[in-house]
Amino acid sequence: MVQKESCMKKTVCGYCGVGCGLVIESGKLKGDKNYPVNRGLSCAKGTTSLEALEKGHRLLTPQMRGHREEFFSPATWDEALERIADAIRRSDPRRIGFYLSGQMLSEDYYVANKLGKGFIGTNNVDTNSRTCMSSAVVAYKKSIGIDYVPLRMEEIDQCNLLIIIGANPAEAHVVLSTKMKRARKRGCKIVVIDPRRTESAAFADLHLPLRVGSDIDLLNLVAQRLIREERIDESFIAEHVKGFERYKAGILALDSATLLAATGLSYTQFETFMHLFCESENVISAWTMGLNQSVQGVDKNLALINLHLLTGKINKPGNGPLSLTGQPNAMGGREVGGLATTLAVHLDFDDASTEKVGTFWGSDNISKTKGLTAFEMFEAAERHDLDVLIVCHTDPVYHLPNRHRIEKAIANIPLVVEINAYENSETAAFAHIRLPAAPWGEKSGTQTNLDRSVTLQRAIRPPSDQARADWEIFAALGKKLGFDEAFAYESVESVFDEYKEMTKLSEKGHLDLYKTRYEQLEKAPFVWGEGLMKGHKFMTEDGRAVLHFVVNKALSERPSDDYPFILLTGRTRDQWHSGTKTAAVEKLLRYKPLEYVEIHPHDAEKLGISDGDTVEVASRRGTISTTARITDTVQEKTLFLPVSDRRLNYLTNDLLDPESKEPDYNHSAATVRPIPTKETEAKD
Ligand SMILES: Nc1nc2c(c(=O)[nH]1)N[C@H]1C(S)=C(S)[C@@H](COP(=O)(O)OP(=O)(O)OC[C@H]3O[C@@H](n4cnc5c(=O)[nH]c(N)nc54)[C@H](O)[C@@H]3O)O[C@H]1N2
Ligand SMILES: Nc1nc2c(c(=O)[nH]1)N[C@H]1C(S)=C(S)[C@@H](COP(=O)(O)OP(=O)(O)OC[C@H]3O[C@@H](n4cnc5c(=O)[nH]c(N)nc54)[C@H](O)[C@@H]3O)O[C@H]1N2
Ligand code: SF4
Ligand SMILES: [Mo]
Repeated sequence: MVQKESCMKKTVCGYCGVGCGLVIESGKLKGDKNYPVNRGLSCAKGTTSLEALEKGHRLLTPQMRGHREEFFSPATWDEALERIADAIRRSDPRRIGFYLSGQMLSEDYYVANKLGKGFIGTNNVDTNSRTCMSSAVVAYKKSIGIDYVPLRMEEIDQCNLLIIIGANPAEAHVVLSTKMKRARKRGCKIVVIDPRRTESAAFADLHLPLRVGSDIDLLNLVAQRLIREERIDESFIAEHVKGFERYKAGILALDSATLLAATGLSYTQFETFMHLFCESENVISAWTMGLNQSVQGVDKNLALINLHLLTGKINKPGNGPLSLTGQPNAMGGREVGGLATTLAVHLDFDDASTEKVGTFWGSDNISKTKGLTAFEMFEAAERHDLDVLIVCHTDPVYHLPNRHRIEKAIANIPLVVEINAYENSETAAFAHIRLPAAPWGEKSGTQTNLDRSVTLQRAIRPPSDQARADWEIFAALGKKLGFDEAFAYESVESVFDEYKEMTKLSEKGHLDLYKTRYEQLEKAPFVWGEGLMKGHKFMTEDGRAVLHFVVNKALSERPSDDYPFILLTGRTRDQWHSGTKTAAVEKLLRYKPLEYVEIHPHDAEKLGISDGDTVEVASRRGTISTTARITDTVQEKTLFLPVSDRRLNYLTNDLLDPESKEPDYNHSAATVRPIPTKETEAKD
């Protein structure tokens, strides 16, 4: 029997990657003054988490139906788990998929990954982090040898220049953006590189409104100047970096005027940036979806990391490439092994690793073949090659690109299981079985926030009705499948203890989570791998980082006469993705509406669109109607849709980065047109 959790007055926020400590005072949540990450700071999402728990439409009992056309009926846990186990037993491991989430806690992830890869024998265990951080993961591995953020958030206090590129922390990492503003007051210069004039651009010293998708051109132009003007760190390169000669030859062969023209920036804008870069002793660059979500996402990351390697601005305080992980536990998920391209604890599928992991788990059923990644699982479903899909803590029908295609594919899967704490996801319509999860506030466990800080969420109240923690659900399924011993956990902490023990297997000894325990995490986060690259020892085989020469291949969907706009998508401050939690909280609906499209005034004028008009936004794949917001924060011929509009992926294209398999969400060709009202029709 699983031990009941004790409930706490202190916990950690479950929304974004910052990982703020929260306390309950007089029934209200507040930022925890004693917690080192946020020292009392918080944002509206975090402090309304209890309200979301109360007001969100909770899924409270297991539910089943025979076919998608039927209504769901309540089922017992036993009936539901038996039906899933039966389908798994009758299928082939290669035809079974798990789709997990960077919002699951590490304990949840660990048990799910162990069941999928360790016991069922399928490596088709992937996560929505594929749509989010996978480009950064691949780039870090290629350049510094390991999926490792080589600096801490607090180092922004030590840097002289903070480059925010393809990220909007003012809305997506709110507390971190407050820290950035404080750093600026102390003298740090901030440059925001974003085609939109975002709320982060509003507090920057310089905003570079580059043309969508031209980041590599801009970064290569910076590199070229650094090399030409001998502003690179030659001794650092000689000792710690390889690939320089090839890289240099490539960069110097590029035509600077062409690069600048591609960015759409003026000479003065570029020179101002260049001047700031050259004048700054310590430089941190922070990025997120504007670079990652791209058909060349890995290359964009590399182009940025290259600048740190060229100048030696890495592995010393106040310097380095700081990937701003979005979801609270996207990092933890990768550590556990939640990507289909890794096995567990940063180990791959080579003979030695599968052997080690197999021995640890007591299983001889681990496959050595990489699994299907997120989108590939749906491609398999298109070919009728998937029998069972278990979706946990994420909503693929909402979030994967080219939604009409995803809907068709998922409809081919004979058994779709959705594990969700809330009942109003978009995937629910395609599920046969729905299992109720205990969400944030009703369960405990750890997450690794964006700078390797392992934090502990604590239950504030017991699980509602029949809801169970995600790890308990996967463990119960494991037992149903006959793996009683492997899944006989007594408590969430016993899962953590096993996982901790497993981190000792991590090849490079870097994943040292075994050094911490819950009791310690209650007071402060534990930071794994601290000092790992001290003395500039990178985690590649020979200890040297690698420069990769990349060029902008302009592979994104091209605008055309019919679809002359480029559609950008992104976050708004008070909403969390599909909004199963945040859209239920009154206060969070005030800041920005859930559905709108931003259009530049010149385009709006040409098209006869006024602010507040209902318009149609269309792409080659779909059409939605929404409300026009006329603003010059977007460039001409670009549109912006917030991710809180659940229908947005009917429009997006499904090009993927070939290495990271991350979608090119930000660059779909689209159009916008006024919807004729009855009156205008009558006049015509
Ligand atoms: N409030 C809130 N916060 C969140 C989330 C949420 O749903 N709501 N989600 C979390 C998650 S999972 C994530 S991944 C993070 C995402 O965090 P961010 O990436 O900071 O959030 P986005 O709004 O997607 O911002 C991406 C920015 O990239 C810009 N961009 C688009 N194309 C390009 C380009 O070609 N070049 C450059 N340089 N910029 C470009 C866009 O204009 C946009 O401002 O946010 C996390 N935080
Ligand atoms: N066009 C476009 N599409 C995008 C993006 C974009 O920028 N543009 N961003 C991409 C990125 S970066 C991300 S991270 C994804 C996010 O996409 P999703 O992961 O699909 O978004 P969420 O709405 O956060 O989904 C989380 C789900 O988990 C459920 N849930 C909440 N708590 C629990 C719990 O404790 N247990 C369980 N089992 N379920 C729970 C919620 O009700 C919700 O249905 O979207 C991707 N898609
Ligand atoms: S900044 Fe992120 S972690 Fe902190 S309270 Fe807001 S959503 Fe939560
Ligand atoms: Mo994300």
